[in-house]
Amino acid sequence: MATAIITGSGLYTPKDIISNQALVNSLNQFVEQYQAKYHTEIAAGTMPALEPSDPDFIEKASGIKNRYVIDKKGILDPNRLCPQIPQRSPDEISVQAEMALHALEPALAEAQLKGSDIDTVICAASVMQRGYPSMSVEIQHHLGAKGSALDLQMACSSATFGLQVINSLIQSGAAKKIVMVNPEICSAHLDYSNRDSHFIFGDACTAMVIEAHENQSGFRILSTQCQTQYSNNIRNEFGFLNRIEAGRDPKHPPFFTQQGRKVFKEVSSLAAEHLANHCQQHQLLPAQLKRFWLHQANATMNQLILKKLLETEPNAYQAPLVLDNYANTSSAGCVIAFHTHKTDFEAGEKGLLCSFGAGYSIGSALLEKC
Ligand code: CO8
Repeated sequence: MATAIITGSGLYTPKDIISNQALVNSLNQFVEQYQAKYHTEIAAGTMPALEPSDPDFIEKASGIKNRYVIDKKGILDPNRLCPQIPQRSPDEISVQAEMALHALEPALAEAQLKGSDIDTVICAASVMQRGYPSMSVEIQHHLGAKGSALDLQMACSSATFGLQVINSLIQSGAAKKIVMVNPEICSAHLDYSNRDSHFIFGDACTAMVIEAHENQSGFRILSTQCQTQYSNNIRNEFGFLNRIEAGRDPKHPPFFTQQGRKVFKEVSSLAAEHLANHCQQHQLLPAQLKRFWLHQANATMNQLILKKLLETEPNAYQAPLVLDNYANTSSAGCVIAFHTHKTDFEAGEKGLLCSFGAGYSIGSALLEKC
């Protein structure tokens, strides 16, 4: 049976960055204008009152300080509170495919491969830009890759669930050189007038090259584990049926919503249990692993999960945080942590890549440096 080895990784970071303070300034300005305009309706209870946000709350509650986005100007404009991108014609490359190609460049360079060497392209992300043609097929085309392509969606766990598919494709001999990309444009689905969620997400794209090759250096995938458990606590109603749903205002597309407290509590326990089981499957103690590249949603959540697992306070070396700068980039988060914290591994050292989020979905991949 062939072994899957991650031989390259890459990251594309949009150039626009927004600090908590800048984000809060624009929301608070919007709230002030809104309260002044609708004070009669708010007093009569026919329109909701909006609350101002606070940069100290954001950092304390989540650990987030900044986020990268595809368009800062639109988000920070209090009269818009939404990113804006120019419309592109079908002859131009789409935004998600463009992000993917940027992220693939360093990943392919590290693997010392060209696009034409690739036989399978997987685009794994929370949301795809359109129904069809599939994003992965467009990326395959621009890459000059052969074989086939596949889109895969499992919210925050799209990358780890993607790795499980890739591991099986390589082990079965169905593919030999695969690329996976995770172009996440989370800012498009956020209600920037809602203080409960306006700070949570950022945009980024990650990429990985995975090869069937015994003697290649990189990170060997020892095993993958995925689990799902239905929950409405993280939800996004956006979809192709919106325009035909009676009572839905087409001018107001649905946004991301969540019961943050419930998610925190329920997912922390599920993720700790999942990671413990994955270690146990290999007769490994969690402390024997060099690193946990965890999903990047909440700093305290990650600390809690690892404290349960390691039975001691984890340090930044064991579980690196990237959410302070990137915020939650959905499926790209744990791959950013991996990409930016992998060079100090010696042959034989092991680490666990793990995501957890909407679905609920939890996925992990046990990796060994080779
Ligand atoms: N400023 C000031 N006060 C605030 C703010 C703010 N911005 N926001 C909330 N408050 C207030 C609340 O109103 C509340 O006030 P009160 O006590 O008077 O009711 C108080 O602060 C406490 O609010 P919360 O209970 O909501 O605060 P928490 O301590 O729970 O922190 C978090 C909120 C940070 C959201 C936290 O609950 C959290 O991180 N939970 C985990 C969330 C998580 O992991 N979610 C994963 C979702 S992502 C995912 O699965 C991918 C989906 C795909 C994404 C696609 C693109 C969108």
